[in-house]
Amino acid sequence: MKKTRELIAANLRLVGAVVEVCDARIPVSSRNPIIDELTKGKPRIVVLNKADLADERETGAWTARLSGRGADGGREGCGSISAVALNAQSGQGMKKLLAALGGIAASRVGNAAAGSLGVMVVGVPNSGKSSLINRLTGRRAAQTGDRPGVTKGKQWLTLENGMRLLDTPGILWPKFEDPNVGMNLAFCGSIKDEIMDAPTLALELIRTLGELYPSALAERYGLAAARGGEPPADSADGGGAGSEYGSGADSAWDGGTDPALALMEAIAAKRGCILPGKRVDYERAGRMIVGEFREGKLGRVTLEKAGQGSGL
Ligand SMILES: Nc1nc2c(ncn2[C@@H]2O[C@H](COP(=O)(O)OP(=O)(O)OP(=O)(O)O)[C@@H](O)[C@H]2O)c(=O)[nH]1
Ligand SMILES: [Mg+2]
Repeated sequence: MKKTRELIAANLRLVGAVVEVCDARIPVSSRNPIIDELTKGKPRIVVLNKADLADERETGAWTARLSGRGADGGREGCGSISAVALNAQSGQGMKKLLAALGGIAASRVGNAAAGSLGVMVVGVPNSGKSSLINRLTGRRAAQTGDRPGVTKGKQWLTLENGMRLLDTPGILWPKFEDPNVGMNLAFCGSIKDEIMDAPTLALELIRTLGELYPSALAERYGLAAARGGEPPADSADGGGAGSEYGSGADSAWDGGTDPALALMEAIAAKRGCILPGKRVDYERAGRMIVGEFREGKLGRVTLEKAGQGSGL
């Protein structure tokens, strides 16, 4: 991370704009405070990427809020910011991004040609920086992957119009003041999966979804609605807590009354994540639930709502 910080600082004078690629599902948690510090004074476009996975209404509210048209605008001291919702895979939203970049190019004194603009693309790991660059250049020039830490160093790429784009490795910050931030980044794959075990992550995700999208899991896995974190009503046929699927003597779980755990066990049973001796395979179930969330199979979800007071 120190190396990436230095890379951003050293190359800042070579660019006229910064594109900060965030995850539309977590517009607060995926905005790195270090990037504010490092890129102060540069015109910035905040991209809410992976908009195809996020709640459309929330993304609309967030883009308005981040662009300063909403209730409280962007964060203080950030210079000029505009926000664009994007799907870097399909290209939806790309026209707006190009228009915003064109606007920055045109506003530079005596330098109206979009082509002369240098643009640094920064953001948390796995947010889609390299995918965005590939989409803009129209070729797979930058390496991408469904895990954090794919881009290891800087890479300059040039568009047909001459605009120069700098791809950078994902950057995190040393300490999360709010533990929810770390959790949200882990849900969305911005933190290496080795750092948190899959069952714990899945359990936290089940709790979070239970609050925000109470029917998402029940619908996906064909369970009776588990509102407000209540245990699933069909645990008898779904294999919920207290069912024939015990936690197993070697399991770290103490089982019992946790409704999120009961729901996880019901999901595990539905999907056949069961070990010999009818023990729940928490590892496999946890990986599956988190994986399906990341792929959008649990529905379009935004974990941080624009209407709530937040750390912007
Ligand atoms: N659904 C969806 N997936 C996306 C989108 N943009 C990128 N991805 C996927 O997200 C994953 C990460 O994309 P990358 O472009 O490698 O992300 P990055 O920010 O360059 O990642 P690092 O270099 O590791 O920091 C890949 O699996 C992409 O296919 C998007 O808009 N929607
Ligand atoms: Mg990358």
